[in-house]
Amino acid sequence: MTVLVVCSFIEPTVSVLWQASGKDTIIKTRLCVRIRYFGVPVSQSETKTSAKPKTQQPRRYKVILLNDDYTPQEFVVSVLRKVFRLTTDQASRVMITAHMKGSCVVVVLSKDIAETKAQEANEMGKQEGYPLQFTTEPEE
Ligand code: TYC
Repeated sequence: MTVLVVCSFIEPTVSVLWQASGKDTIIKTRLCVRIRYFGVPVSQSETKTSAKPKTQQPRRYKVILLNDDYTPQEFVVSVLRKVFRLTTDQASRVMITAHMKGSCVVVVLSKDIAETKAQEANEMGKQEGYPLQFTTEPEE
C-alpha cells in the first residue's frame, strides 16, 4: 500500500492518496481536507461579503382626478385643498389640467391612503350631487 500526502499552496487543502493493490485490483482513494486558518479566508466564494437582501418596496398608487362637465371648478379646488391638502395654487393647477386634458395626477401615495382619500373626495362630490370622480392606479 502506498500513501501519498499532497499539500496545495494554491488552495488551502491537503490531499491524501491511498493506493492499495490486490491481486488484480488497484484501489485509489483520495481524501481531501480543507484547512481553515483562523482569520484567513478559505476561498473566494466565502470571502464575498453577502449583499444586502433586496427588499421590495411596496407599490405606490396615483390618485387621478377625472374631468366632467358639471362639477363647478371652485368646488373641485375646494375638494383638492381639503382632502389632499394642496394649496389654492396647486389645487387650481391640478383642476385646470384635468379640465383641459381630461385627467390629472393629484398625488402618489401608499395603496391604502390613496384609496381612502379618493373615496373621501368622491363622497364629497356625491354629497353635493356632482359627478366628480377620483380614481387610483398603481405607479409603473
Ligand atoms: N369641467 C368642469 C367645468 O367646466 C370643471 C372640472 C374640472 C370638473 C376638473 C372636474 O376634474 C374636474 N365646470
